[in-house]
Amino acid sequence: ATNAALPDAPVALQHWIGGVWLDSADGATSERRSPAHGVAVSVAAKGGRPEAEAAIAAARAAFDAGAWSRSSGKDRATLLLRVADLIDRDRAAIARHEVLESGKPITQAMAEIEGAADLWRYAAALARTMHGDSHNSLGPDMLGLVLKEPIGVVSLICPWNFPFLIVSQKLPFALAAGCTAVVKPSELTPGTTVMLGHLLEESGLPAGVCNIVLGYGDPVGAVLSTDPRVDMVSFTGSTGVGKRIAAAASATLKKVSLELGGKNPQVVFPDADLDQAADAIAFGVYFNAGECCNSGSRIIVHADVADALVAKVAALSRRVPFGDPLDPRTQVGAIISSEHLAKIDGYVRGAVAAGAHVALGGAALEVGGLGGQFYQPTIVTGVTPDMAIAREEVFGPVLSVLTFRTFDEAIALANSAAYGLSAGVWSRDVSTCLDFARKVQAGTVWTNTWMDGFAELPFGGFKESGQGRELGRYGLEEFLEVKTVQMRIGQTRG
Ligand code: TXE
Repeated sequence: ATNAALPDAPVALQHWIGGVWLDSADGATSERRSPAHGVAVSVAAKGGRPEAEAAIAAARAAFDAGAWSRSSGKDRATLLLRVADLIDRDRAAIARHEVLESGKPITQAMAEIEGAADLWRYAAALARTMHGDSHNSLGPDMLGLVLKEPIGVVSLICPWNFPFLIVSQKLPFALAAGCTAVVKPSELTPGTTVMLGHLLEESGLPAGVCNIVLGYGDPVGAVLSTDPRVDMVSFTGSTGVGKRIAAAASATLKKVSLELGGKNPQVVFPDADLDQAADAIAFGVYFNAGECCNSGSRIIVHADVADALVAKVAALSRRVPFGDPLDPRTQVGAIISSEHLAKIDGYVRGAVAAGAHVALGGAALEVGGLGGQFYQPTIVTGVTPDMAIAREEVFGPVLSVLTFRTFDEAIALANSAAYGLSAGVWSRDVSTCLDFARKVQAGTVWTNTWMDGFAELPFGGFKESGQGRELGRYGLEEFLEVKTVQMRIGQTRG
């Protein structure tokens, strides 16, 4: 029945450069089909070097002109709040398009858009409270000022898994700081970022302060990471591309902020509330079909309770409603692309070949003639640390289960991945939780909870999960330069 809600024709998407909506100079476009329904939902201008360079030039000119970069925090906050209200106004349409391009369930898309609006409001608050320091104990005739200034032109390169949320973890913070920006959404999910551009235009943001270039990592992302007029690159995506961006940006020593992958352990001690843990584990691995850097995909459970926990998670997994993401009952939608589906399945096949056991799911799925690609909620038991499924990011609805006997063994297993984004601990003993939180290598440690996020709390990774932080005050600081002003005072009075 929900298929009736599919669009008759794909929506046309353009670049936004210097306040003007444009096709590519060579007329190139790329089509996006709904991963759940197979129908064309958008046809986006496909940018190249000329569009990327024009957008950078516009951002540079806008920054140097100062209408935004030297405006008051009050004025910037007023505009950011207006954008938040416009997002609220259009949230149903934005969420719907997010579903059509990404395949995620409509209720999760709505929550994503509402969460994003909250980030614009939080960034508005930061714009009015940002300040530096003063030092007046340096000696009788010395005064020191530490000023915070916007870093300049920033490139914001975004992925496809939470298109509207992730651009909102970067752009409002950059704008609050007084930066100007060039945004590149993923080639798979450009639509809602373009919708955001229209809202920014409606809000009265001066031309060139935010620019949007549509296209692929090569060439658009590469130009955004190398052009000398860019001062900073903020990227969310795969660790492999993150390393390439950091290398490309090093020629001009741009600041680089990276939110990369994860292989996040959830460690369950024998005294944990197993029902609560099972509930959070099922949510943590199937949310967004597992296409989530915070996916809690690696369960490390005490051997004494492993069977009981897996039975509870399997019971919940069998009941997870998956299918048409436009159906409000659906909780697991489609996989972003057929290539990605093959990659997910390859991890499961590889684990089985290496001796693991599929306790549930483990195959692609046809959903009621929808014509899209889906993967069953899957539990793989008997996983050992050397298997690829235990070390690499699967980015699908696939749970790996490992077991431990001692606390030290649990920590060693948790820390054995090259990643260090987030980790979870389940225990009724607060000292076990705190001991774990202090010893685990992860940017976020959830204790007896999983995946809740707050605008106030910084988010980012240890090790190969990235560098820098988003959200919280740290999310603003990323986009600020520090200037020290030393003044000799009083000597002109003679
Ligand atoms: O990401 P890419 P992909 C992980 C996840 C997934 C894997 C591959 O494991 O399976 O990455 O996904 C742009 N210079 N995550 O291939 O390629 C690209 O156009 C500059 C984790 O889709 O990293 C897009 O805008 N930019 C993750 C963005 O980078 C380049 C979210 C991300 O694409 C570029 C998504 C280049 N050379 C995937 N090449 C998370 N941290 O949540 C590509 N891009």
